[in-house]
Amino acid sequence: MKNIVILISGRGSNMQAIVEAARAEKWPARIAAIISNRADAGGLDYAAAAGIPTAIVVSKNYSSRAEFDAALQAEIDRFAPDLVVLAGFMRILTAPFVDHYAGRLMNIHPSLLPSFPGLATHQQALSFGVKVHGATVHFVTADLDHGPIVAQAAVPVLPDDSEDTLAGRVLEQEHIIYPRAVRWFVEGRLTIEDGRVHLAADAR
Ligand code: NHR
Ligand code: GAR
Repeated sequence: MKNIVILISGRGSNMQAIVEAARAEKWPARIAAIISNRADAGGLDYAAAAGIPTAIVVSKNYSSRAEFDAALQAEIDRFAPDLVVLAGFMRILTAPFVDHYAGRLMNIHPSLLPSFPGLATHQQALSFGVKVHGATVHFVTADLDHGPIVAQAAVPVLPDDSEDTLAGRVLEQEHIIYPRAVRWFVEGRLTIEDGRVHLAADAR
């Protein structure tokens, strides 16, 4: 059994997609905890109702990123994670934190990286006029949104799109690729070499 800890800041729909896939597909994994940096994250209610332990480490109560990250790391490590999953987690993490979880920290970013790192990705896509947009699952490194890429999904950008319609189309794909990528990790099929991710063939 692999232990997975999921970090959220808000709604938690990607967290929910992973929890549901783990249960429906009977992964050899346990969602050990859902941890939020905000007390009002909607996803905490879902987690509690699903019987998953929750914890809150309120980022705004810490005076530095280093202190917050140390507190967050201590809380995460209580659950002995094999994998830590960022799912709509909105705080940039310091290098010591990222290094502690090297090779076992994943994120989903709502753009086709390396395009549009950072925030407001759908707005950036619309203002650049790109015709294809999407989402990227990647291992997290200290270099924001630049870690080794595990999976991507593309969607069309349509002439009448607003940020909301585009975000919704991307989110639908996120809910497909993120559980799949986490499953690959649980199955032990992912290796990183020269900054690139290799997916081993399905053993079955
Ligand atoms: N940390 C590191 N070191 N590397 C990455 O690749 C990270 C990371 C932390 C979070 C998710 C990321 C995304 O997918 C992520 C990847 C937050 C911000 C941000 O600017 C940027 C990227 C991501 C998450 N956060 C502001 C900050 O000052 C706060 C914004 C807010 O609270 O709304 O931390 O996009
Ligand atoms: C998702 O679209 C995710 O890719 C994005 O926020 C949304 C969270 O939704 N993440 C980031 O922008 C990270 N900076 P969710 O809480 O419903 O999963």
